[in-house]
Amino acid sequence: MKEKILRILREAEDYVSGQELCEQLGVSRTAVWKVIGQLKEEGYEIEGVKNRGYRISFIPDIMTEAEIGSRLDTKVMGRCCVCYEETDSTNTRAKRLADEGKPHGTLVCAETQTGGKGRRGRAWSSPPGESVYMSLLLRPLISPIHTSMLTLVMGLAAARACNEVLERSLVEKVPKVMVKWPNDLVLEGRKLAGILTELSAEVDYINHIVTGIGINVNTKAFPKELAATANSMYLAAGRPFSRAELAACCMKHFEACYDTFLKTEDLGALREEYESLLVNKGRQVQVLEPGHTYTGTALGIKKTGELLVEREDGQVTAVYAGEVSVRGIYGYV
Ligand code: BT5
Repeated sequence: MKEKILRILREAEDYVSGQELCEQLGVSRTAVWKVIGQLKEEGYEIEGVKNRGYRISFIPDIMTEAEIGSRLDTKVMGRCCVCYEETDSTNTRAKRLADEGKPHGTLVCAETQTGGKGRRGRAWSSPPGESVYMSLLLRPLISPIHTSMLTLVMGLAAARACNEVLERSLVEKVPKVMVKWPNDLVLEGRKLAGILTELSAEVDYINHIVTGIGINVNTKAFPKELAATANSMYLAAGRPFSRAELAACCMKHFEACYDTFLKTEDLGALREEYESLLVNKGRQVQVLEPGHTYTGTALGIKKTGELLVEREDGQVTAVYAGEVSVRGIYGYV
């Protein structure tokens, strides 16, 4: 009910009478009044005026089930949502929740992570209250070998969402958010987001997949070791953004991209858009495979998700999106 009240008040242009809220929600006035009280405690400013009703005048930037839920317009993705003030890693949490039986599409968010993870044991900087740290639990009936494509599906969906939110803000001169194969989003040549997809499977059967993303939203300053390579939406646009709005927008685009992916279990129908946002396309890249490094020009992706790299001798290699990193010859991009 909380999320419904939030949605009604946020979308209303004027005061909404208590009577109207009761009728729309089918609950008593006392019940509405109680929820309004809870919302105020969470930091919302809601004016209550006799004979006119309620009007919301301030929405705090918080990642709660109600705030995210009030902005969701999906059928499945994020419909079950679990939010934590603090957790070790939303990916680890999502895996635990999977074992407890949480459904396909469950979204797990946190205000901060004490053990945010990147790939291969690397850490993800996750200070409280400024960014999005979220993981999506999926239980797809696809072959385990197709899992790594979901990182690219999430990358495309999140890039769409960041660009939509940036465009909506009407800030001029912010360049587009791009994807850096296989698991980064890039803004102004620096890392805006990272994706970590983890699989629990038998040889031919997926128990579940968790795809987690960290997006730097309202970060004003990064730790010294990241300052040169990381970026945030705030630093690029000079204004803060609602993290819940961005998370809900990611869910909308993920649901659409995921449905498209499932039809063929490949990226055939998403490839063109993915390549239009691919920051490495046409550039010299260095492919860092465990124990082996080479350079070439990134041409695009295969519909099965591999990056096509043309080596200096003209030979084209399909790089599998497993444990590989790709860098520009002269730096991160
Ligand atoms: C990634 O790994 O980029 C995947 C990051 C996934 C994080 C999300 S947050 C929600 C969910 N829960 C988790 O525990 N994880 C996921 P990788 O490609 O290995 O990049 C890691 C590297 O990025 C680090 O070694 C740093 O150099 C850099 N880095 C760390 N934190 C960063 C940040 N906030 N912004 C930009 N770069 C960062």
